[in-house]
Amino acid sequence: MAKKIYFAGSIRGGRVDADLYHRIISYIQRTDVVLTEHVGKSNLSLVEQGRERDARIYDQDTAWLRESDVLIGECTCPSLGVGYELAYAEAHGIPCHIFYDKTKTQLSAMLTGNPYFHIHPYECEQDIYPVLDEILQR
Ligand code: 6K6
Repeated sequence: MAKKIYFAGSIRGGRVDADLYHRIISYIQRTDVVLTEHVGKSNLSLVEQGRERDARIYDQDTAWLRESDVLIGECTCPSLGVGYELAYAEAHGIPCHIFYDKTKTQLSAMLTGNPYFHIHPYECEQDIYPVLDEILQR
């Protein structure tokens, strides 16, 4: 049965890796459902549109988190929102897999130091996909 995947990636934290998010999401979608496809869209509006709109985003995203089977985060570009989502997923017992390019960044010790998280440092994008296959049990 197709898994429901919560893909987490930086939005207001910076969109430098948006194309990479898009490719990872497309790869997951070959067999599984990505609840957060918008994270990989290139034409996202980053402009704050008030707390009411943000409250709707928060409500929708936390509902998707609760119903997801797995969280997959790409954390090379630091993001407060992704950090929050990881802690929220941990609190709800959702398995979390964190990818980051170790040639570009060091992950926060609050993630690498927490044995709950499955951490996957990589050196090039092609290293990501076999690990995704294992996570998705293909
Ligand atoms: C509309 C269309 C696409 O995006 C929007 C508006 N913004 C957001 N919509 C949905 N989820 C969001 C939005 N902004 C942040 N998030 C969630 O937080 C995503 O699930 C990301 O994984 C994470 C990014 O956090 P920041 O702090 O980098 O914005």
